[in-house]
Amino acid sequence: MRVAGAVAGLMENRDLARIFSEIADILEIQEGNPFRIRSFRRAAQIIRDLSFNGAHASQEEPEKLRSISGIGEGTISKIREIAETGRSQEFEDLKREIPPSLLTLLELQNLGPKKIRLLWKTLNISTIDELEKAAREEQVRSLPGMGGKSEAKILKAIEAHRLLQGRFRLDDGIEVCQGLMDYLRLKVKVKRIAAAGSVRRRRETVGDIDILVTCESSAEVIDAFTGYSDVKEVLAKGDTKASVVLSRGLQADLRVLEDESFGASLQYFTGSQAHNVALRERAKRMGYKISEYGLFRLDNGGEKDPPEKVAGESEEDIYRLLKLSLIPPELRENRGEIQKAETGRLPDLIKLGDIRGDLHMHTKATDGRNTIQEMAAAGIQAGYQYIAITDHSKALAMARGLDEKRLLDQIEEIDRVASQISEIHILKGIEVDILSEGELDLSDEVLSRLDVVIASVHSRFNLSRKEMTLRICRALENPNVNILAHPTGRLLTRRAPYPVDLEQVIKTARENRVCLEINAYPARLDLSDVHCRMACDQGALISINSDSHNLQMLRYIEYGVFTARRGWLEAKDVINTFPLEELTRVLKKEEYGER
Ligand code: DGT
Ligand code: CA
Ligand code: CA
Ligand code: ZN
Repeated sequence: MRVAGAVAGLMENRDLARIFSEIADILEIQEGNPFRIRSFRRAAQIIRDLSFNGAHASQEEPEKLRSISGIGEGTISKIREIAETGRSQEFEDLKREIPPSLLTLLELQNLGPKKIRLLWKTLNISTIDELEKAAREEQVRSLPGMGGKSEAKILKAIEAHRLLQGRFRLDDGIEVCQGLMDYLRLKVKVKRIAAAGSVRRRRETVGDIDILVTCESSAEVIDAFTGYSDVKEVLAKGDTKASVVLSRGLQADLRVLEDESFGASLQYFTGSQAHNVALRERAKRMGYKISEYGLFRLDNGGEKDPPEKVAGESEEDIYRLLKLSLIPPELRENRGEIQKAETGRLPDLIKLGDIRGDLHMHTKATDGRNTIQEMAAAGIQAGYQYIAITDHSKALAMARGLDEKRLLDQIEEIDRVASQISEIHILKGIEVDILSEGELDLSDEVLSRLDVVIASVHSRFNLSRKEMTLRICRALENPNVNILAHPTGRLLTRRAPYPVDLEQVIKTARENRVCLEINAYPARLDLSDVHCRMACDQGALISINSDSHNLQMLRYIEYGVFTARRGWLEAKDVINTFPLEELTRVLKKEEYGER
């Protein structure tokens, strides 16, 4: 499911959402009305995750938006204004009231609107460079509530920010890339078209988009590409190649190819570079030369003979001639895949269709947007055999987390809903906070009544590696815990993982028959590919969960599957591919796969 707005010249949801969240940011820096700020933030979140184009709906089918809780008439008319005029007057006015670079400061960890306002009003700081200078010159410590420690933290945050910059979330990369390819298919006669690079490998973040195409007229396709509505700048435009900058700075490269070398180019430009280097070595050892134009045999006689091209049209041929089984793009990172492909022992990677249910989602009882019934209906729609309702616990006051009493009420409510629905099984669960010493936020007595207990760290990220490891391991030793959610707490392009000894965590999880989550939300993808392979190698089981806060978000499970595939996982490693009976035995800790 995707949202191709740009093909129709419409604003994409992520750009629409960005306007809403930046309005909230500016209002917050200006100490505006907290109620309005919250409502803009909520709208931004909902719009970003819509499964249809919000701009289009605001004009043609506003009822579709009206039916979503958290979206009011004010929001709908603002979306319509943006859809019709390409901008929001309120946003334009607000942007004139502050230096625009202040919004970039918000991307720094631990620096909220209040502090930014203070820095701006007292030290006239509005850019990251100015902030860095002030922190180095020890000017920041003179401000109320700040000290030498705050300066050190700011410098660390700036360093982290520079590392994370310039990369984009995979879902943005895939959606922009597919929007662009759909547009090219509509606009010109293309023969073959494909995404290559990190988008095809489903890497968790992408640096730029790479598209390959064969067609009748390369001039026509290059013109169409550089004329795309979302293009902000044309960086290069040649006969067979062009590069553009799209909105928000994401770059795209287009290469026009001949049919006879399409497969070779697809192989070459899919990468990764490390995989290609290893493949080239292998080719050389076998008497071949490999390039973006094809696979050439070098041993066909004397030096004067031109090398003979033996493959190029299809990627399969290239791997086959190199005596390898076709390596799925997700594995092409030179992490041992070539050796496995040599002997036909590549893993039988998990597929989206293997997923039988989703074990982590929220409802209106806390910070979700939909009811239990609605989530169940969405689960049926997704073809699931089961879902688990796992709202937050009371420590998360912001999310109106459940205390024991409200959780008991919810258990009854789930029984009531379940008695009316036969198509899907609803498991009773909780996402319980891990408190600072590793205690859980709800009593064992109540936790023991649930089918599935997910434990999460949502606070005190600044512990030492040792303290954090102890804290998490202690929680995993609680016999009620089934799944450790988002084990490193990272937010892609925004927040680094907290320091933690994952090997110790994985070991403790396995010993206690606890599963580790791949949180599929595209900003998390936590565990990462490398870590889930590590967990699986050490004998731990994985659960791929959407952590949905509304029914539109269930579709993100796919991103968890991408990460799992990059982590070499098979269906048997992932508990929510199991039939309900088997899953139940794992949740009761009677079994732990075959491990
Ligand atoms: P990204 O864009 O940073 O997320 O990562 P990629 O993998 O998409 O990298 P990109 O766009 O620079 O290049 C696409 C692919 O082209 C890359 O994965 C491998 C191939 N490639 C590019 N430059 C070289 C090179 O100098 N040597 C080799 N062997 N391959 C290259
Ligand atoms: Ca790329
Ligand atoms: Ca590129
Ligand atoms: Zn959650």
